[in-house]
Amino acid sequence: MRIDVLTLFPELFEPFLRTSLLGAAREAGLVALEAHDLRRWTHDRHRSVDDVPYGGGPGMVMKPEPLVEAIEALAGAKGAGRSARVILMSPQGAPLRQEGARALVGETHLVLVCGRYEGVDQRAIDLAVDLELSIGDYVLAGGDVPAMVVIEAVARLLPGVLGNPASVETESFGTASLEGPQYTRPAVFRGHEVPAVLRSGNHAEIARWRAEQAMEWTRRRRPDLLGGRREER
Ligand code: J9Q
Repeated sequence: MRIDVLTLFPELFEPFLRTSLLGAAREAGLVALEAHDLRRWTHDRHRSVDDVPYGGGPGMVMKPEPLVEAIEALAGAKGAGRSARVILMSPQGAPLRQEGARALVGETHLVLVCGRYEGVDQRAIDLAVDLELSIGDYVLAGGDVPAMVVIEAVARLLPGVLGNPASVETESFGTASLEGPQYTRPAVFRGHEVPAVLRSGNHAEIARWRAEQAMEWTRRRRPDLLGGRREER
């Protein structure tokens, strides 16, 4: 799989793409990841990527020309022949969920577009973007951190990226429920003991206890995952 990122801050991605899981996946040749500076596709002296909004109002809007040129250079023109999926990170996008990450891992080429400012000229979206994704309902300065979230969620599902395939989706949300509490040594820490059942060696009992804890934590903390509504915060 190849993932290209289009951003005003490629330097933000460099340590992220070099470190840990993603660094190893790249070195193993399991994924090609590259961040591209959107200003490379500007033509004016000031390398402008934004302009004032038509109709007035606060903030700036991303100009269509550099954006569409850059996307076409990385992905080709939108339409029948294009095999890349072009994804704009946007608060207006569809919420990213585990099933969405699972769908994306079936693609061969993703281009992740990171907007900044108040938004992106709608014509650029219509002409060059396939899909808009949001990572949640909060205000951010731009789509860079959301793009990193998508990269991590997708890349760890690629065959061979995780050492231990059993953990790929036994983690929370692989099963649409949260995991319960986890413990490691020491058995007693500042007077607090690890639950005896986990030290009992009875694997059937341990599995039953964990399933019970997972259900109870999900019910209390995220009833929405069980089809109910989120508890008041
Ligand atoms: C680009 N807030 O927020 C949540 N998911 C994506 C975003 C976002 C934002 C601002 C700009 C993306």
